Order: sequence, then C-alpha cells, then structure tokens
Amino acid sequence: MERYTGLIDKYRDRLPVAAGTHAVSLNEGATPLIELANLPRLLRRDVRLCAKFEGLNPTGSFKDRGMTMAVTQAVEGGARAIICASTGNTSASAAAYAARAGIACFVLIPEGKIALGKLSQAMMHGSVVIQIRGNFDDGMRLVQDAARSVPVSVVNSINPYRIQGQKTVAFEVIEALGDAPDYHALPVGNAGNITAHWIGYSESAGADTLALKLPGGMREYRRQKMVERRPIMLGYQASGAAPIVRGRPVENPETVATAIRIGNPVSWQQAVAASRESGGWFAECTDEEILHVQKLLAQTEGIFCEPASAIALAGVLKDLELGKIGAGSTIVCTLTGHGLKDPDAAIAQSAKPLTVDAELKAVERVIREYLPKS
Ligand code: AN7
Repeated sequence: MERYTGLIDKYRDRLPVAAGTHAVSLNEGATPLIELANLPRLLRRDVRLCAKFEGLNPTGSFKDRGMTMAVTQAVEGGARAIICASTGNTSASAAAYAARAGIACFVLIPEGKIALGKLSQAMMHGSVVIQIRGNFDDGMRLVQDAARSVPVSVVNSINPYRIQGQKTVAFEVIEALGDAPDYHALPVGNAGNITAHWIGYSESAGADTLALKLPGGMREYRRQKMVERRPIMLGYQASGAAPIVRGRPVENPETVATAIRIGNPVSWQQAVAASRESGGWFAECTDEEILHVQKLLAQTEGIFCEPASAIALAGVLKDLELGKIGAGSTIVCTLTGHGLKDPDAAIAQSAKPLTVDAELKAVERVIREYLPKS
C-alpha cells in the first residue's frame, strides 16, 4: 500500500490543484469514522450513529483540510504571508501550515475569547498573534480590509480553496460507509464547513448545487460520481450565537462554544442553499445542552471533542427526541475539533482530582469507595 501523504495527493483529481503543484501538507485527512455503540443503546434509539472525528487532524480540527489547500495555492501564487481572523482553530491551523511552508502568518483573534489550546498553537508555531478588542465578526471585517492594502493572502473560508479542501470529508464518509448517510449533522459558525460538506456530497452524487459554483479563475477538475444520493444536512448553532436559525445577524454573540461564537457568518447564503437543497434544517442548542452532551460522549464512548463539536450530537439527540429524525436512520455527526483544544471547559465541568497521601492504604480506600458495585 502506498504511504498516505495527505488529502491533496489522495484527491488531486477531485480538487482544483494542478498536477505539478507541490502540496503543503501535514498528512491531514483520513480521520476515523467511529460508530457510537453505547449511546444509542443507552438512549434506546434504533439508529446507526457515527462520529467523523475531525479532532484527529494534525492541528486537532477540520480546519487542516481547508488549510492545506489554501496554503498550497497561496505559495503557488507567490504569497509570502497569510492572514486570518479566527475563533481559534483557523489560527492554529494557519500558523502550522505557514510554518510548514516557510511563510509568515498573521492571526486576528477576539481578546480573551479563544480556548487555551488554540492560542498556544498559534503562538508556538510562530504566527504574529493580534488580539483585537472586538469579536470574530470585527476581525473578519478587518482582515478583508487589511488584505486590500497590504500584501497578505486571506485564508479564511471566503478563500474558495478552503471550502474545496474541506469538501473531502464527504468523500471519506462515503468511502467508509459505502454510501451517503441519511443525515449528516454538524456545528455551524461561519458556515463554511456545512457548505463544504454539501459540495463534497453533491459532487459525489453527480449533482449540481447553488453552493457549488467554482469562482472565476479557479481551475476546473474532474468530477467523480460515487453514489446515487445525498444526505439531509443538519446545521446546529449555539442559542447565544444563532444568526441563521433566527434569520438575522447577532450583534453580540455569546456561547461557551467559543469556536462558533459568530454573529454574521460569511457563508450564510451558501449554507442556507445547502440546507434547503438537502431537505434539512438549522436548529439551536443551549450551552447546557452542549456541555451535557460533550461530557456524555466523553464518558460513554471515550471520545473527547470540544464544546462546539458536541453541538452536532446534542442537536441530533434532541431531534431524535422530537421525532424529526426517524428510527432506522444512519446519522453521521462531524466532531470538528479535539477536546484538548479547550482544557478549561473540560476541567470546569469535571469532578476535581482527589488528593491523598502517598500511601497504599489511602489509595485503596479511594478505590474501594469508587469501585462499581456488582
Ligand atoms: C471546532 O477557527 O470559525 O461553520 O475561526 O472551530 O465552517 O465556521 C471555527 C469554526 C465548528 C464552525 N467547530 O465551522 C475559526 C472558526 C469548530 C470550529 C466550527 C468551527 P464553520
């Protein structure tokens, strides 16, 4: 078997990349599709529930799929610096891929509102971290303005190569299941990822979509029909940052899921098109629901995702309860980022470690107390 060298090399004929272009890659993609065996049994739901664990990408989130494309094409175009606004994961990924490519990276983040793991990544990879006294939406506006006056290449998902890279997640789900699932659920922040999923599924089904149009100047590529159908797309937003659900921008978005603390998503229109074409819907979950399901997943399935990612599963469990998703369905949830990204959120909702003397008796006492009673 050939060694896996990342998603551009694997899917080059399904991506707008020239045959000779060198891929800037960290072997992203090829993440596992994990069947959730315990949760459906525990909740007495007759469904096949799978998690596409994107937290196992090289920088710990799905952003690496788009970033390998965006940075590859930025370098190909002669860029010497990239820039992004970020709630955290985009900045971590951009910083890593810029380091890999040997170019400079500027990241704009909302001061005090990004998870510790993500901040440490952006800093460690040597990007220039600019904290702004504002939120992600302010940062997004500033990045677009800055790119007009200084020579930096924007790698937010307004960069169409990002979406192209991210669509490969759908290819992998189809390969793993042998078909499209009935439902595909994911968190929605800036709305690029739901757009990308839908493009990937649509191309795989040989179908057209409003969201699919390749922007001018982008090289064409070969489409491959792999399946006969597409899933119903389910997009979930946090109640305090749910512009698409409410149908209007949110001025001061707030949620414990800081990754999706976004009030005016850039890919709003495409996401609505994707949802509508698929026969899907958008819905919201509260912070309590998000954290409850993050912990439930960690403690019943052994999968640690970040709060924003847990909303996909929280939404699905709620919509199963409401009867909006039928029995017997195959459902895939994209778990967009690793739980280690946000250790503060995890520690805040977990039992405190027990401290004892370094003596066998003390340790034994604790074990006896906590041992499952048969
Ligand atoms: C874990 O890093 O927007 O709807 O700047 O980090 O495609 O924006 C992150 C978004 C979901 C939402 N889950 O995806 C950023 C940023 C996680 C994320 C989303 C993000 P989009």
